Amino acid sequence: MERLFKTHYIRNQEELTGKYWDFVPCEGEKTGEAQQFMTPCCWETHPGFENYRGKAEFSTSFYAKGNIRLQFKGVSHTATVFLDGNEIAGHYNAYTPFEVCANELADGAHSLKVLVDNGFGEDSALHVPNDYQTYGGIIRPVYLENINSSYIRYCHVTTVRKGEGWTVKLSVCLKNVTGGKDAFVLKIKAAGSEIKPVEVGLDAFEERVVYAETECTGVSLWSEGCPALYFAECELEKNDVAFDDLRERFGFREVSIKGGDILMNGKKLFIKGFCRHEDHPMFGCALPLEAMAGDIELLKELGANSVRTSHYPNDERFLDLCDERGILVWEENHARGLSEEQMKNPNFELQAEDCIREMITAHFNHPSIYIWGILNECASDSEYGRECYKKQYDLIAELDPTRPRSSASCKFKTDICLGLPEVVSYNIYPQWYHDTPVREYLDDLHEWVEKDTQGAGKPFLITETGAGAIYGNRDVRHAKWSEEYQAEALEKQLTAVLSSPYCSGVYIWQFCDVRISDEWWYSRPRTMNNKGVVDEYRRPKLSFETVKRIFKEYSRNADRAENFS
Ligand code: ADA
Repeated sequence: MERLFKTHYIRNQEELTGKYWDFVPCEGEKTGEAQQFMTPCCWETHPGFENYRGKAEFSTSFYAKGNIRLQFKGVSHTATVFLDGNEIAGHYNAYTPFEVCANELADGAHSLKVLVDNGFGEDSALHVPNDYQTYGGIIRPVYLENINSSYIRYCHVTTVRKGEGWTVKLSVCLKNVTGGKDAFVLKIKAAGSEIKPVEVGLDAFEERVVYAETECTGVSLWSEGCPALYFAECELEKNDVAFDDLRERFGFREVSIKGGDILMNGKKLFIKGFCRHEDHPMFGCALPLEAMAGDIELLKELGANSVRTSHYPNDERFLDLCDERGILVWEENHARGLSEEQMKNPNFELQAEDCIREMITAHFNHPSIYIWGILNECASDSEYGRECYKKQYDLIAELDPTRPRSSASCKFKTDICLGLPEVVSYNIYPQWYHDTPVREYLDDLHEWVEKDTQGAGKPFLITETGAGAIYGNRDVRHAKWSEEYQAEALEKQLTAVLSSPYCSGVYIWQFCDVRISDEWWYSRPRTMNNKGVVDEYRRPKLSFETVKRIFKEYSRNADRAENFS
């Protein structure tokens, strides 16, 4: 299923998923037994493979001729790609896309095989047994594209306010896939305004970014309530004939920090959000568009204005939905709760950096993304950890200086990284993991940040708070794990955070119950993380109405919040 808008009118693009592929497990009792799996999919949703961990092959065939580009939007978690029997690409990390080009294919049928591995071990520094499931499979769409000698890899759009109007800055990445020189004209149009065509010459296999800009006036802004969207269109031409194109969607908006506030187009943001895992019992992490849209409707119904893509980059179609429905997104790289030792895995640095690079390259234009997050609850209390945080923050600043950065910390009064990002964020669980009154705990933490850390004076966000409840477990004692207890804990947590004068908002942990790694069974009934306000089938718990009421109450407060310009 495609993006929510057309990305090409000239380049021929065909989805290779959305149909049955051959699936052959490489391990265990069923080794070598071929099956047919509808793709995209997680193999755990197929009878007999509920707990399968290891390697398996997915294969299909397609017709093509000449130069092609294959785009994999997500393979969980390691992919080795073979075209007509030859290995052509390898990729690690389930949640970021990768691409590979192949040249001069003979006219006819070609075979595509992807060896997929979701095993744990030293080769995998980010996917480790964790409080969510690492599924196996081709979890997001695969596309085949016919390309010419050169093609447009990406086009990044930045909007900068200039007086009454805007400057639109574009970075267009072009790539020559052939062994000879190539020359053509690049034509760009942004929000209807045409930019003077640029003559480009590329050496053999050269990749180059071309910069351009234009001025726009009279445009509508992208905002939470009113998400206006525009297009940037790029075309490559030779002798007045267009041979490649790329269409991207963007919004006019600027994110900035003023003192302790995060602003969008000068208006203070007040976050009422949810952390959300991509997870569903019927689909694993390979949710179809309709299920994603269903989640968005529930979030809207709850009165939420933001989603945190905990703990990895999300499917671009989910981000498209957020762009269209005006939902603010905290998008983060892939990492959850890695200890210093885990961060010392020799693969950690490169895998985490690749993830950041691929996330920002692919998702740069989504106006809904207002902040980049890194390293949820990792070793931000150690010197070694700090070096890793610093490198990752520096990389983000290099790739995208337009958005603030942050990290969800659990290092209560011991975090030494708060001076690095623009926004200070904490995950707190008073009334769940301990019984401290929420406001007392929060004030104490915030006072420490202000008095003893370089995070002083920065916006302060609560990136997680919540409590567990098993769906249907009603209890006169209101004991932990009952729906009553969860509703009451959330009432206390949300009220304390949203009424505090210094918090920029809150993300509830979490939207829906999710499957976790079997290794985590001892701390989680049902081997699920049960802190959703809806269960895994999206059935509302008692807390649903509580959250809805409180979010509504605090919308009124936000409307009264001061506006800056
Ligand atoms: C952490 C973590 C989440 C989840 C949560 C919980 O703060 O970031 O992934 O594990 O706690 O349920 O305890």
